[in-house]
Amino acid sequence: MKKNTLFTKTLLSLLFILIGTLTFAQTTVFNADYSNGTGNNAWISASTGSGTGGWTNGTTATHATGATGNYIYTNLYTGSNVYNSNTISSITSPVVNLTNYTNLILTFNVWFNTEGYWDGANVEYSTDGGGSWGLLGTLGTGFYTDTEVNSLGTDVNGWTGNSNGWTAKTINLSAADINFDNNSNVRFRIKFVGIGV
Ligand SMILES: [Ca+2]
Repeated sequence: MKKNTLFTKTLLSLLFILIGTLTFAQTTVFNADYSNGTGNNAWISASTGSGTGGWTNGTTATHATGATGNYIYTNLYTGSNVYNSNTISSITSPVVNLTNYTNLILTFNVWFNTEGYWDGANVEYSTDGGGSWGLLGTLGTGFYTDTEVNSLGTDVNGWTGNSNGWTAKTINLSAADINFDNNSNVRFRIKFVGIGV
């Protein structure tokens, strides 16, 4: 039987930035740099399943190239690149107030290294403060790498396999035909699910 340690597995995220247009000027509405645990960085870590799937806020030597600043990474990562199997791990943003903002762009960096097809992650959104959630983005727009990550569900898009470094992701929220503009109650959630071995 294979063990987790046979795989190189890491999942990280970094620099969650929302840029909006207020009247004519472009401005940064929300910036999570994970430099501390307060304000925009007060993301809620949670897990369910057989493992303790929380997240660590900081940096690692392995991931120092290609981006700067702190990031959030799976709490089992110690240089041996292991994450929990049979565990759903998530980090959920604070409420983002987009009142008076339109033309919204979300950008962040992600580094993933998971058991291809079986384990992976995606980003969900809520426009009602966390009451209900939907999948943000699709493979078709270049946001994700696969049309299905088995652990996330049938035909659920996500990131799986190896990104081989930090990769920048950008999505036009206002073009996504979702009620983000002028919404005072937006949240985002990064969900990572590992299954099997
Ligand atoms: Ca697995």
